[in-house]
Parts: sequence; C-alpha cells; structure tokens
Amino acid sequence: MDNVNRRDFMKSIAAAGAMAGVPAQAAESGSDGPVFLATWPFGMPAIGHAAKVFTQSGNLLDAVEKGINVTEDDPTITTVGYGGLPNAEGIVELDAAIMDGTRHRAGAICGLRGVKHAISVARLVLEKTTHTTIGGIGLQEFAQKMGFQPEQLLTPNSLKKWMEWKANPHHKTYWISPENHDTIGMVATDGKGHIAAGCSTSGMAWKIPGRIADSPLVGCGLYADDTAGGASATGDGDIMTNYCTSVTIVHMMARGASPQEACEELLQNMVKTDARNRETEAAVIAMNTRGDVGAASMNSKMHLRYALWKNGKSRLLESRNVY
Ligand code: SD4
Repeated sequence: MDNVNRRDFMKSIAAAGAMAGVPAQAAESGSDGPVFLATWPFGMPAIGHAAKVFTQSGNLLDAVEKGINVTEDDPTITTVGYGGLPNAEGIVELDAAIMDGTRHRAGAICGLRGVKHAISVARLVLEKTTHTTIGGIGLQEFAQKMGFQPEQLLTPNSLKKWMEWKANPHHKTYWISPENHDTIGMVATDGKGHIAAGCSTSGMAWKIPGRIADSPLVGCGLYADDTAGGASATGDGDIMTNYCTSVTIVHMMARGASPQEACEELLQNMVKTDARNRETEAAVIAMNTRGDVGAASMNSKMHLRYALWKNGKSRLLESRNVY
C-alpha cells in the first residue's frame, strides 16, 4: 500500500473508530492532560522540568523555554548552550527559536554569542518585538538590552576539542559526527489543543562563522499550529533546511496523517527527491493537538531516541528508522 493510500486507509479507520466512540490509533495516542516531547536522551530532564513549570504556571511557552534552559545550562552537552562546540574560529554561536501555535507567532535568533540561554532571547523576540528573527550585531545589542550579561560559553572541554581540531593539519571542515551535533527540540501541548514548540543548538561544530541552518528557521527546525500540531527536527540542518521539515510534517497532520506517518513520510520524501539523502543524518518528532506523538530517523547512523512526558510520567523511547 503506498503512503497516500495507507493514509486514506488510516483516516477511514480513525473515522470509523470515532463514530464507534473508539479513539484513533497512533504511535503514542490519547492523553487528557499536557504532553511534552523532546529530542535525544538529554531531553529527559528538559521535559521533566517543562512539566513542572507547566504545573506551577499553566503557561506552555514558559514550560518549553524553561525546559530547554535545562539543556542549555548543562556543560556536558556539547551541542547546545554552555559547552556547545564552537565555530571554526573557536567562538560559540547559538541558534534557537520558539513558536506559539495559538498566536501563530515565533521568535528566533541566529548566531548568538556569549549568552547561553538562547531560547530565552528568542522568547523575548517573540514577546517584546514585532519581528520574528534577529541575527548579527543587532542581536547582541538586543540581548544586552534585555539584560543578558556576556558570559564565556567555552568550557575547558570544548576549548580543548577545538584546539585539537585546529591543530590537526588534516582536519575535516564542516563535518558532522555523532559527537558534534544534536539539537534540543521540544513540542508541547497543554491537553486543551494548544501547541508550542522550541529548539536550541550550537549547530554544527567548526562551522563557518555566521552559518545558519534549520534550527532557528520557522517551518524548518520547528513549527507549531493549534489547528494541527507541532514538529521539530534534528540532524544535518544544511540538508534538512531544503525540505522545510517541520511545517511539512504539520501540514501532513492537518490533512489527516498521524504524527508517526507524517514523520516517516517526510523522511521518505527526502529520499524520493534525492537518493543521496538516504545517508543524511536526519530525525524528526511530531505531536498533534490530541497529544499523539511520532518520531522517525533516516537510518541507524543517526537513530533518534526521544523523551516523552505523558500522563505524569517521563519515558525514553526509540524512534523508527525509515531506511
Ligand atoms: C544544525 N540541525 O545546526 C542543527 C544541528 C542538529 O542534530 O540538530 N543536530 O544543523
């Protein structure tokens, strides 16, 4: 059965189920309360904290922001915030974005230097300005105006790694290895149909200064829309940007695909358009407005494990590889 037919089939099953009062099936379906979904094992403490913030404040965007701050604070995570591996010049540059599916507005920042809470700066772009995305010198000034004090984001470990890379006469440039990528992406619902999403990354290690990939681009690294759901992406952003991964997944869900079907179809479509993408390190997560979730990775080279907080419990789950 091809994907489109399979989706129609799934939709007809879901419709029949709804008529009979049976909930539709999905990879992880059914929840009355809030649900938090995040990429990678380091998403576990992030969703735990997000759930706590949501319980205390009832504010979904606060929950996503503060949850992601936990990952940004951790110096042992070399791909996000403090301790993230730097660009080719040895400077840490952070990308982040946050999106409110209710207002259908996002705040995003690209190439932020000297502030570890990149998602919080993105949140302030959303809340305090009429812009969506800020980068360059203006971003540094904006962060300062918002009260962020400059801080050193290199740790002894990340500095050492950069010096080793720099000193190696055969060093590869602008490459990805399991060591030097992994974005925190989070999608959340309050259990009442509202969706929020956020992501934060130091991007590809040793990147050309100023390089911007998928994470801070609305529709690529993240997307949230209360009419359908939300999604986030992790992997080789130089490739994934070309597929507008997150908005594509959300639009598939709007047309009736389950989050799991949408994630898998997105990755399959990447390979249909270019067979070389079979080797791309790419993974996606998604959630619909009912709190059903899905996750898929391109292949075992970058097998995504993801964190799910649902019905009061956190679990680490395995995504499905499409190749
Ligand atoms: C980037 N997509 O900057 C990010 C990195 C990432 O898993 O997500 N890696 O390309």
